[in-house]
Amino acid sequence: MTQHSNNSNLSELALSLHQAAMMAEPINQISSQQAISLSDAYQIQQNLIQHRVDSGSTIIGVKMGFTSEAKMKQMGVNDMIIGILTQDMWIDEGQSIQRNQFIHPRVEPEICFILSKDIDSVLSENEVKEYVECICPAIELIDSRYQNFKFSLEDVVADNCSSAGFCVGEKLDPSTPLLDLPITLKINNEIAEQGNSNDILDNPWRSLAAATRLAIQFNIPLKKGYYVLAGAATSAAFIQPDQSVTAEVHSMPSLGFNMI
Ligand code: OOG
Ligand code: MG
Repeated sequence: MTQHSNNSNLSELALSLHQAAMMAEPINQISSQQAISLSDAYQIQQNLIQHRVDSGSTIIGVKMGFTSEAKMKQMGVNDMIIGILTQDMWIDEGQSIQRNQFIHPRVEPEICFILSKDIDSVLSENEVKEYVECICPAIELIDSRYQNFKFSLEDVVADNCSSAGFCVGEKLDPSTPLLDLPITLKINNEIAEQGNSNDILDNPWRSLAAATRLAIQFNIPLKKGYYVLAGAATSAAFIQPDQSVTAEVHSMPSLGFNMI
């Protein structure tokens, strides 16, 4: 019998995803057991984040997902998504992080915007430039809480878009050009993935504009000081203990961290 979603069911799903993340134990995809709508999925995401906030963390940004062909193809989905970044996901540059906190971690190179003002309306790719304090190269660490890193669009939204960690490099002027920048992800100093900033919706600023649209649609605040990850330009690469990851976004200073 198909189970239908109601509020208590959505809270249970959020709790099991939260526990999966905290214990680094994968769970079955929600979609293998019941159909949930996209708005249910964002409701689960909100409940999930509330668990992190209740445990003392704070919201420090958002991340866009599936803004590049490479990512959509790799994961078999075809729509943009938005997730929430909390303080406990922060990774310092050069930090060594423990593999056993994660299920099947992957890393991907990103571009990050830091907001200079709150945003509470849908903005165009030109308008949004007035709301950015700086631009930084970044690396996202994603870790699906589902078995085999497999999910539907609703599953991955409910799982806060696989958000697990992020590392932000040097803060650069918001006028830093963002078009046509070669992007490389290295594992142990060897090239793992290569892409171009134009792979992010043809122009990474479009991702920030899309973030304003999704944030309004799903009731996600965008506040001054928030980090906004624009989405990976390349596929994500698995990272194992004793490996280092480095991202190079053209002439921006490179950044990286280690897995132990
Ligand atoms: C979902 C997260 C997608 C991106 O940059 O496109 C994402 C996943 O791939 O597990 O972070
Ligand atoms: Mg990402």
